[in-house]
Amino acid sequence: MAGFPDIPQIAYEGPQSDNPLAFRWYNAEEVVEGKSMKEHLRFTVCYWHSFRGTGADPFGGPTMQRPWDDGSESVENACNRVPVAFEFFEKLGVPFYAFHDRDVAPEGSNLSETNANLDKVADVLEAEQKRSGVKLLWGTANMFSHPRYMHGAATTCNADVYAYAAAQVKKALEITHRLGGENYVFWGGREGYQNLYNTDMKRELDHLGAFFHMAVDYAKEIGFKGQFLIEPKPKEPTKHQYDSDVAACLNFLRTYDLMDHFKLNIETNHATLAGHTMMHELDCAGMQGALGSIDANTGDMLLGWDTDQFPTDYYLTTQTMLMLLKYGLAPGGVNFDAKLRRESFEPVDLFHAHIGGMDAFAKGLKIAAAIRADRALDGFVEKRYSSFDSGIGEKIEKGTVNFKDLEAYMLGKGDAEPNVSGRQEMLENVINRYLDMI
Ligand code: XUL
Ligand code: CO
Repeated sequence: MAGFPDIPQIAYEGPQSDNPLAFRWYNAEEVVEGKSMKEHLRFTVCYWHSFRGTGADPFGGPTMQRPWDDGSESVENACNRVPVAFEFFEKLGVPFYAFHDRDVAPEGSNLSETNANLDKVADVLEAEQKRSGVKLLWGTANMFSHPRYMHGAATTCNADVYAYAAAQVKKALEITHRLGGENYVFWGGREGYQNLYNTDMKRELDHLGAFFHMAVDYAKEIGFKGQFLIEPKPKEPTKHQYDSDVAACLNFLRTYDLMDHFKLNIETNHATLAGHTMMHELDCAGMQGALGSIDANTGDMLLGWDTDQFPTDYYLTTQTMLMLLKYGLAPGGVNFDAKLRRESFEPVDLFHAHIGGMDAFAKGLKIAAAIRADRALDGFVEKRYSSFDSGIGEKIEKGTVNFKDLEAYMLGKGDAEPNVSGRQEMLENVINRYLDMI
């Protein structure tokens, strides 16, 4: 069954277009900083929100109309859904998709039946990938929905559940490898705690470290060369998630000697929930060589939970692209881990949402590239720190002075004078000028 019979291939029509089913900014082959937009942005549709999202929220049931889906948890329904998803990816012109094992194939009555279900759907995914050329950015395992994971997966208090989780990741890695996945993601799911009265945090973290080492070892064994990624998130579903933000993740990776094997998949609204900007999280990871990929969405400043909305804010996409151009993105991508509002229940809304997100990122890319071409921020930042380029500053950076030398220097000088204004307001105006220009 065709999923979107009335919807044409989405084309680039330019900023003046008023066609809601056309791109105004995303022009796949347009070259920016020596690379096409398609190569820079590596847009990815996520299977879970777009093809399994029902519109249910904590206050009400499903709303989405999906005529191709019979609503059952059968393998047949799962297989029928795949060509519709690929029709969507192709009409939108995205090069990648991403999935959790349980989004694409239903859980069976035991582990072997569950694995067999996944194999069957993977056959269809593989055939559709070959036919369409759409590739898998990353795979992951859903270790949070099933009741067995109530206490967590790799941080559970139940050793059998830990073993089940290991078996599930083993299988998800095999499927990701088989489908040519370029990355493999771990989002913590229920890896965290609700209450420290019942929790041995050290023991749980040791178990999590060991789990990741087993994943790395198994990837080597089967020849999976994709990048491992951890996705930070501070809360939801647990009160404290162990992978709470970039800094916590990197500290964990260093503690357990995993830095060589992992980078981070950074999600916008997770950054917000952690009390950071996306730009902060990207810079933090990028400066430590750990920026792997992004989950692009946004939250709602008036709601304190993970609303996973599509990104349309040019300031956000400009800031994000400034960081992605600075540090690079491949083998990651811009994955729309975002869902339609439950009131946007028609299939065509999937197009409106993704077109808006892709356009916002394409425009952000162009603005960021223009800012970089003029060194409008870099030039200022360099000057701001120029007292470290020579004299005492240079000696500090070279490590050739100690506390006594610095005291002697300052005793000679008497005091430190202000040297440069921060010019925050001027720089905010500069950003607005580039937004006006593009
Ligand atoms: C949850 C979330 C996940 C991960 C993959 O907030 O972002 O969908 O991206 O498990
Ligand atoms: Co995510």
